[in-house]
Amino acid sequence: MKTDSKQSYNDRNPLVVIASNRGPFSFTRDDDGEYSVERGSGGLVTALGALAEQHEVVWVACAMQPDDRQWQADWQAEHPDEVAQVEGIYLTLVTPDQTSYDQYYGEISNPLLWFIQHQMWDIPRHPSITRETRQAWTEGYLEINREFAEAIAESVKQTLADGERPIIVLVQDYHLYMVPKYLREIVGDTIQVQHFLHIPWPGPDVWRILPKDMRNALLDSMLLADRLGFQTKRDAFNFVQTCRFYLEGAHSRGSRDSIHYQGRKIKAHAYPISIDIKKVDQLAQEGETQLYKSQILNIIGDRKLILRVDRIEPSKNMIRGLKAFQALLEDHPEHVGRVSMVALLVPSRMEVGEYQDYWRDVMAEAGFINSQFSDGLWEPVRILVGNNYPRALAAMQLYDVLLVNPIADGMNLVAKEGALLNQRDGVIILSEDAGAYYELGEQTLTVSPFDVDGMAQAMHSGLTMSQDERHERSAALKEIVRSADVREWFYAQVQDALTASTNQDSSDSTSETPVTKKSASSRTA
Ligand code: GDG
Repeated sequence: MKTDSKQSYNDRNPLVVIASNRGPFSFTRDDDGEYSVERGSGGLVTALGALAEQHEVVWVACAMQPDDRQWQADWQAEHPDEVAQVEGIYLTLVTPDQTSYDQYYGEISNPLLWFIQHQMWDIPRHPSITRETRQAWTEGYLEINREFAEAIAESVKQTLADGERPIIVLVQDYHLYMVPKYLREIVGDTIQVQHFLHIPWPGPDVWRILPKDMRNALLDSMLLADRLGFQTKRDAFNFVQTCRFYLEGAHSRGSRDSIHYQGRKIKAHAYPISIDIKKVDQLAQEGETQLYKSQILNIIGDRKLILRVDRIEPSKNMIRGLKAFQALLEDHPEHVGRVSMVALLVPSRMEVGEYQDYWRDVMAEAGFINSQFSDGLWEPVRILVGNNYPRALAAMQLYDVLLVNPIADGMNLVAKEGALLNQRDGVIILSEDAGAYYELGEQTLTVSPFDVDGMAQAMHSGLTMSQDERHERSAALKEIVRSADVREWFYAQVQDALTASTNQDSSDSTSETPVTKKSASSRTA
């Protein structure tokens, strides 16, 4: 694998910096000290690939495993003043010590912030903010966010040929709330900072769980960005309300999507994320995917298929989904033996106690339904566990009903992939608490994630809907998804930042001057 040093720079504008916990590449070192690189497959990585064709891109991420750390150390030892270039992208890995990383990731980001933002607490018992939590906050979360800011500033310095180009820093997600603050301390107002939240932003009430000092630190830092990006308008509105509620001196002046604070106006904008249409289409056609299609057809035979595809994650609401399926079979015996529920589940965070408990309960519920209804030939629920994206894409082509019922979800890309790929005019049952609801909701059967009975009824409606209606809905969903590729999501953000950086008096400007120009992004949720 070749990693190039800084090459001749041209005057392509702007310099775009992505900062995210997980990076686009992972490294493996062989016995001779040579590195091979593997590119991640997520939408963000793909979208970035497209972005990198047009702009110079620097990606700053955390080293995830020892070989990543070693790669960064080796590079730095040989090229102390240069940023490595991997497959056309400048890459810097932050290499915190393991204890800090565990505190930042395993004590603050995931158990605390993720749980708050997905409202997953069993409130009488959890969470408890302890001495250890505060220690993890200071020594882990703040520390690593500071390291990120330093790495961003350093990478920009090393990558930038001159000081004339706009610099846009796109900070990703809840791991990095404190980056805007630390970055401003180093570079001041010379760069555009946008922070995008992939996960939901709940209303003010939920944030009372976080102690005031932590809460205000997060909000203060986020408001040092020039713009906050959310999946939906609802998240943006909730953010504005949260700032108004908790921060002295924060006002919305009647706006639902901007906040005035300490002499600046900060925009909270919806940039609904999407999928890489071309790539998903292409993967769905590949031989491996077609083989899995046959495998799934073997499982379901001539029965109808209710499908779900999720990480094993309590916020995805699998247990209520199973209970709804059970209610369907009890209330509508005509479906017994004629429909199978297949759940494709990807292991995730299985080292966390709550996730293990949840998983045990999912399996128990599925076992109970199978023992109640199985007739020896037909097993009502099939749970297939594993990291197998081609199999997921195969199954999405075959569902009659796709169940997407999260308790809370920033967007939910399965709903979009399913809509794109399905070949049976399948119906999507969609939670009103998934971000995707704001784009797809009119053509799906909408449910409350708590309403087991409602979900059972929606399953029945989906299974018995007329062919015409199924076709109409399915065609409309395909069109909605096809109209917005993930590249546009990135471009809209870069465009808005560029507009703001070149028009200091634009609507997105951080100054308090009157609004004279309109934001460049066209799509909202
Ligand atoms: C965050 C937010 C937001 C399915 N099986 C496998 C597999 N998949 C794919 C799906 C889909 C993706 O993984 C999961 O999509 P999510 O939307 O749930 O995304 P997350 O990364 O979990 O989460 C979420 C998203 O960010 C984007 O902003 O939509 O709300 O929580 O594409 O088809 N992928 C792999 N193996 C599988 O077996 N690798």
